[in-house]
Parts: sequence; structure tokens; C-alpha cells
Amino acid sequence: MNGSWINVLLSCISIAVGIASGMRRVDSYAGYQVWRVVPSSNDQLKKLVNIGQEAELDFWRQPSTAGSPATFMVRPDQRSLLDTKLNDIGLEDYKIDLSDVQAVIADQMEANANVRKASRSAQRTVSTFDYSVYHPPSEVYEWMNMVVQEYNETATKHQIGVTYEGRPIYALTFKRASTQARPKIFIDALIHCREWITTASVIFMLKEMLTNPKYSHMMEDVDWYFVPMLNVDGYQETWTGDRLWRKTRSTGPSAECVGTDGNRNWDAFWSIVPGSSSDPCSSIYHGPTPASESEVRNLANYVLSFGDGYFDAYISTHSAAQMILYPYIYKENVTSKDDQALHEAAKLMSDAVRAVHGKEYVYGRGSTTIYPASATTTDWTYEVAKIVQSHTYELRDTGEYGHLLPPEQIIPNGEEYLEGIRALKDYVLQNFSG
Ligand code: 0X9
Ligand code: ZN
Repeated sequence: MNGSWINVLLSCISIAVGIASGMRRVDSYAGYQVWRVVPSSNDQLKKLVNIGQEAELDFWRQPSTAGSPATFMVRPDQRSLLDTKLNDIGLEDYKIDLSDVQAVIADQMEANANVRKASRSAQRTVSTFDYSVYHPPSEVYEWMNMVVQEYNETATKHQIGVTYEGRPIYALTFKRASTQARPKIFIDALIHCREWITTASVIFMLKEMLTNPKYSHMMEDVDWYFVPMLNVDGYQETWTGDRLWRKTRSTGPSAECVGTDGNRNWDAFWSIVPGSSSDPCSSIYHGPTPASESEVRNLANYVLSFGDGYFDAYISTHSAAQMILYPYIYKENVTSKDDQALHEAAKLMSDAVRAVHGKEYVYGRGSTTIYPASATTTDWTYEVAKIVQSHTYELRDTGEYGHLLPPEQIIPNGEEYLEGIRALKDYVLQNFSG
């Protein structure tokens, strides 16, 4: 083989490596790592963001303020270049949070599968369902059916539309017959499908609200609207293909890169950079047009079908940063007129969470608490749907496992979430004028 042939061969290999990595579908995370850096100045922060964009880094915890950690996944072929780049900007002290992502995935899949197999044989009702493991889409659908069958006096299931690949998206609502006007709270989960803890937490919380007398006041005081599993296509993908898939599964302008970041696709401050990306291969790709994604469009239409300001609060559930973030999120230094009330409610939630297992949840305006993100659910529910108490609620953890939170943490995390939402409900109820 002569030299030019070797070059052609080498470039073919690198193209192949490129396609099989980054924001492309990944079958195995062998050799992938999660790194953690703590930028100490705004200058370092900006440089880190630039490196992230150039290298199409998949941030698990976005670069935020100077002094707070950022974490991101590193492909095996990126390690040495990234090491050099981080050195160049004075971030040579990075830590490795996960040294072998695939090993963590494999362990958890196995542990989860074993427990699930054992609990499947038990009779399945809302109270005996196993909340301490993760459940695939088919079982979450099944769980929703159990809820509406067992609680048919208050619970209804409504199909709000279908996903890109045609899977139904459901809303579960819980309403008491009452002549009095009651506050209404809307909660969604799993717009980012790898954030398994979000759906697991919503279903655990609902079980407590339905079956635990200590929390029956939650059902009595407020009407609830839940979309527990939004990005079903992506969720299916995380169970059978790429465990760390984040986006939708729509095919857009790029044959090579699938999916849009649902949390950059809402029709409010759409496509503003640096809070999103126009690169279809980016993990924060905003999509070809606002609300291009079936999941986002259907949810938006459903929320708007009730009219402006119908809901008293809207929580969009994510992981993993332990944060409660409120508008505005799209751009730094823009304060909403409800800043004080949002801050007050976020503080109450954070305090309630801390009281359960001592976990610290940082709260604040999204853009400045973590890096700006444009066209997010929360800015849309605030700005367009006119829901004042709009928050992005980032569950555990802060990096140890990131989006691979072990099943043993589902219940403790769920207990915190339940208390956080309970505090929000109390706040909304106290301030409700009908
Ligand atoms: O980037 C996101 O969409 C959210 N984080 S996640 O790790 N779950 O993907 C945060 C969105 C809200 N916030 C700000 N960027 N401020
Ligand atoms: Zn998320």
C-alpha cells in the first residue's frame, strides 16, 4: 500500500469513528468517561463553553458560574485532545467522575432487570407496583392504565397526541368534583429521555399522593395535570439502543444526526445562541423550526387548550443537577416581573427538599444559575402560556452518577421530590385567589 492509500484509509477510519460517536447514536459506551472541571473565572467559563461547542461535547452538567462544576462525557478518541485543550485554558485539574460509562450502564441494567423480573410476578396494582426500579415504556403505559382503573373517580387519562414515531403521549389528570375554584398544577417529565429518574419520580410521587394518607391533602387541595413520559420514542431508544440518548428521534435536515433537543424547541425565544445550537449534530440542537417536534407541539397545544394563565404552576422535570430554575432562562441578565414570587416559591421547594435527606438544591433564575438555554419549556410556560410559577426542576444527583442514577436512589430522590412539590402546592394554595 502506498502513502496516499494509507491516508485515505486513515481518513475513512476517522470518519467512521466520528459517525459512531458524539451526538450520533452510540451502541456501546466502552471507553467513554465523564469528566468534571471547575472553571474559576468567567474567562475560563467562556473558553470551556467554546471547547464544548467545537468538540460537540455532551454536557451532563452545563458550565454555569465560576466556581461551580461542569461535567461532560468524553469519547475515547477525544481524550488526549481534550486533555491538551483543558490544559491550555488552565483547567488541567479535571476529575474523572465516571471512568467507564459502559460498565456503569451494564451494572445498572443488570441490577434493574433482576429486580424487575422478580417483581413482575407479583400482582400489579398501583400500591404493589415496584417503584424502586426503572420501568420501560410498555410498563409505564401499563401503570397509567392501572391508575385510571383504580382511581376512576378522580383520575382520567387523555391522549394529547403521538410522538414522531407514532407512540401515544398521555396526560393523567386528577380532579375532585368541587364547586369551588381550585388551583391547578401541571407537571411533565422525560422530555430528555435519558433522564430516567424523572418518570420514576413522577410515578412514585403520584403513588404516594394516591395511597399515603399523609399526602392525601395534595389530591384534595389542587387539580393535577401530569405528562409522566413525554419523549417516548427516545425513551424506547434508551432501553434498547443508546442508553444516553437525550433528544427526540425525528429525522431532520441531517441524515447523519437524528433528533432535536426538546428543551430548545419551544416557541419562545427560539434559536437564540449560545443557549441552543443550529447544528443538527449538537446535543442542544433547536430543531428546524419552533415546536417542530411532535412531542413539544402536542404538549404546547394541550397546555394552551385550557387558555392563558389557566395553570397556577408548571414544573418541567429534569435531571441531574439538583436545581430549581425559573425564568428567564434564554439569556443572561433578563429578570422577569415575577422574579420575587418565583424566588420565594423556589426557596420553599429547596428548603422542603433539604429537610428530607439533607440534599442541597440550588435555586435561582435559570440563565444565571446555570448557563443560558433558549426555547426551554419553562420560558415558554411562563412567557406564552402565562403560567407565573414556571420552574425547571433538576433532580439528583450532582455528578457522581449523573444521568445514570442507580435504582436504589429512586425512592429517596422521590421522597424529596414529593416534599418539594408539596411545598409548591402549599405556596400556590396560600396565594390562590380563585
Ligand atoms: O439543558 C437543559 O435543557 C437542562 N439541563 S439538563 O441537564 N436536564 O439537560 C436545563 C435547562 C434549564 N436551564 C438553564 N440552562 N438555565
Ligand atoms: Zn434534561
